[in-house]
Amino acid sequence: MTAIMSVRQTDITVLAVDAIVNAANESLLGGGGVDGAIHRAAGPGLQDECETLHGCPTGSAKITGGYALPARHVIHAVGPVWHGGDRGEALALASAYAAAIALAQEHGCRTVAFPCISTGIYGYPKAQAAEVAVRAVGRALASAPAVEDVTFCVMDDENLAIYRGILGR
Ligand code: AR6
Repeated sequence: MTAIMSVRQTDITVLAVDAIVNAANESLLGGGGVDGAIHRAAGPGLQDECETLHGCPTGSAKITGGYALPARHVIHAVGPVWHGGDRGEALALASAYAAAIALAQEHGCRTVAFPCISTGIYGYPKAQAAEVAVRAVGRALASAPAVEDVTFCVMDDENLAIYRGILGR
């Protein structure tokens, strides 16, 4: 079966999917942006579980429960900080998306929603990040038959237009 990839403009914390992905940092101990929003909506149990994980290197991901969120799991993926593009940023970003899909597969997640990892505080140019995201997820889905539906969750109009352009929907 071919998984569906689509874009939605909404706050990711309201999505009742099997897993939402967090744009985390290597400490996994919380932060601003979507990370802060997810921790606020999930409640303190999420922070407690994150403290047991001992961080996560850039380009990888770890999974926790969703606590007070409507989502069953949170997959904490760590994207790269943008340094101009010649420090392996694209590979690291692709790897973070692929690692998140692999975890979703391992945990039987049928529906997964991603934020635009690295494009906020970490400064990755939005259009380039979206190209990497869609390509990496598309590839990773080939080895993730459990994952049927991937939502790219955007907050801003610019990302909405970019993803609509790439996905054609
Ligand atoms: N729902 C969906 N998307 C959101 C939400 C939300 N509630 N809030 C923000 N975004 P950012 P990064 C979008 O900065 O660049 C944290 O401190 C936002 O518009 O959250 O990967 C971490 O702990 C942007 O498009 O993540 C790290 O230290 C996208 O989410 C660092 O920031 C990502 O922006 C990670 O930076």
